[in-house]
Amino acid sequence: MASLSVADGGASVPQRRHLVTEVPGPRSRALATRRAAAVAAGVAGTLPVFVDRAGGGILLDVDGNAFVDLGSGIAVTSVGNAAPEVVRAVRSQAGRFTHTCFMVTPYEEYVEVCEELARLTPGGHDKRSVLVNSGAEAVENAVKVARRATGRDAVVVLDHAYHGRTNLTMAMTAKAMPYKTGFGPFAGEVYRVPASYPLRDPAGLTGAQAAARATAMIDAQVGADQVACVVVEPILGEGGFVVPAAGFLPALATWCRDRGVLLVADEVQTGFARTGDWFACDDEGVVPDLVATAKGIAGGLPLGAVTGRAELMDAVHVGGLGGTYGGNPVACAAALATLRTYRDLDLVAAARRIGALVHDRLTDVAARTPAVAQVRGRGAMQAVELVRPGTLEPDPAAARRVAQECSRRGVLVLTCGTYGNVLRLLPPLVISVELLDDALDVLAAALVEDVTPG
Ligand code: PLZ
Repeated sequence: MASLSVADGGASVPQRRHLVTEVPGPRSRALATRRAAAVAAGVAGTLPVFVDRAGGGILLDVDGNAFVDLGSGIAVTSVGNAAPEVVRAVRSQAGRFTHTCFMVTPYEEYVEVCEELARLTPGGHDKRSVLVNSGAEAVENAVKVARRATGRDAVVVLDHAYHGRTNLTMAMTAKAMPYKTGFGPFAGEVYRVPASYPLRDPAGLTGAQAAARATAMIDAQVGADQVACVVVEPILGEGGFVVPAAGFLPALATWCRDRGVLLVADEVQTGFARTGDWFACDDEGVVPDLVATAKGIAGGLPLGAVTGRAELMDAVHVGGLGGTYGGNPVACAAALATLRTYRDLDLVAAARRIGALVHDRLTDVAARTPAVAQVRGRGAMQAVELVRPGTLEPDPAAARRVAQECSRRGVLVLTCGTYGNVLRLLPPLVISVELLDDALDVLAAALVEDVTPG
């Protein structure tokens, strides 16, 4: 089987879409009944099949249905689900020790992950890292460091941003429903400015102009000298896979540097080969002061990090950063194996090949589908935004229907966007060409059948 990468991560699970029951099947439906009686209703679900096994680009459910996974657990299992190296490392580490608390008695794996982060994140400067358990926790800690290092309070975020579900990161997240509604009051000193959203910005607005629009608002409404940091997703993730116009991030970075404002890149979703670079900031050579990471760092084990300029990170007093589980040894072992896998299989190159293939296929479908307003993304982070044909009016119902039809045919596709009208593809980077092609056939058919008039 031809593969986009050197080898398939989860070769033990047959890499083939195959449905044996209706979706969801009887076993999943029985589990859904138990779920409803035990799990809080506030926890959402995309595809109501319960997973039994997963490998490479396939999710096998408890009824024996095999789905092509175009979500990677929301950009987490980029090295494939149950990637062999990761499984080996987790088994071996769990057999040695599962936890000590790094703040109590340290271990080498934590240090080695921080050494790797210093090498891999943008910029050749001296760096330090702290390890945490999630993306939200990474963003929170980046803000703590930025405030302590600058002595300033204000945090600037972008429209359409997603940064997490904790109190501070809810304040930083743009979308009210479902993330914020009813959960206030939110943390103070968080200010929102316009992002660069080429599809919805005035035609011809350049990246530099979009940055000037944002920074003029900061100057007028916050005051640059009050701002500790500007936090940006280099490509907006949950907000709709919005790629800013070229020049937006570099202009923002320059504005920050000239005013002693720290630039924090939230690379939680874009990081670790996903966009066809190690980090999305690399595309335009932007070097943030602090980088928040999680998701793709550890092949599915919970781990996050803040990596930044040594003098900023070390501005925090001893004991000011930490947590019981941050940098858990099993998660660190998984991260080291995951990072080895990115290198061994050259998954940065794989992400570029996947991106080209997906973009071509979606562009071809878009030409026949007036409801597709735009195909966009970078590397293996691609999306289509759906609207009512001939307008820019978002069509979230169409996105939901297409995603549902794909699930019914054995392909897991996620939606996103402030308006819920974006279908996003985040395939594992080890997916084979055949499997990806097959899944794109299903998606193309669902799109054309659903949203093409007549
Ligand atoms: N920053 C850019 O994408 C997580 C959220 C899913 P955690 N995105 C998926 C959901 O509905 O909860 C994310 C992100 C960016 C931060 C986060 C938060 O990461 O690991 O979910 O806390």
